[in-house]
Amino acid sequence: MVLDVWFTEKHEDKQGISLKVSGILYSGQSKFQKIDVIETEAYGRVLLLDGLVMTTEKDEFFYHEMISHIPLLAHPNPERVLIIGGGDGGTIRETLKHPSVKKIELCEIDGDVIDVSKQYLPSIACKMDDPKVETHIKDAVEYIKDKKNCFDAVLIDSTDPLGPGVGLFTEEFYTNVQDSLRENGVMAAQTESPIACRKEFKLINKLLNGVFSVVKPYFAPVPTYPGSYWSWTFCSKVTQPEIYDENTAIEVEKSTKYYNREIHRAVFAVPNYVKNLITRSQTAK
Ligand code: AG3
Repeated sequence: MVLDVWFTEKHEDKQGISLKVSGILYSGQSKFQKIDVIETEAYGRVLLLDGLVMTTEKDEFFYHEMISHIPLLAHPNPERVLIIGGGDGGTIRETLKHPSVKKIELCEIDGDVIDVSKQYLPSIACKMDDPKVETHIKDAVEYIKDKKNCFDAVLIDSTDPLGPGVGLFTEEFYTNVQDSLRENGVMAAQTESPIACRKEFKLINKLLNGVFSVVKPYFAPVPTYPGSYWSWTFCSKVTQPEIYDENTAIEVEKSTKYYNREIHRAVFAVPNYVKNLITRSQTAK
């Protein structure tokens, strides 16, 4: 008998992404969510939280390079970085490519995600024990409250606005993130798919516009996420993201698979149908 086992992440019970499974490496229930690591032929090892694809060995680079390099290169000298969520370690690995960074705080609610990632996803979690990294197993909603004027960059590497991630998509939380930034501080958040998660994308954009003065969504493919087309949003009080530090960008792009200076210049181009979503969500304010 030949086993033909497939994993499907369904999006609103209307469509899905399917991967042929060659093995199940880990399956457990943490205090917060179900955690699985499956082996697939197409994308290598895949981390699932509550049955949703968080990252895969083969396409993680799109996501982790976008959430890190765009905001960090827009800042003239990022030294202190807070990563919210990000328990798989991919954002830490990319952030450490910036020589100015002195300290990274990781605030992840679920310590099991970190342990599982270290054990099963070594190419992604490889830098989690770097001496520049300080890990806090805490809810970022609480953690951020008394952090005022202390970070150069905050990177919100969260799950979808569901379950343990829901508090990371509120006006109150974004206001606290803004207050935690230094004057020319920058923030980037994963902001869902503008095709498969239109409602969420619109709502997040509206919330961010209510808090930050600079709000710029940017886009890249992530083949294993809903819609296979994803967004992040850059926010700040004053700093503009299109202007990047040329010398650091040259260094960084030596080791990236997606990011380069041409991508940086192109990434803020907003497709017409997305402009429409954003304009409507802003006027709905
Ligand atoms: N953050 C998860 C993005 C959301 C994916 N959503 C989905 N598959 N429904 C990624 C964490 C990687 N560090």
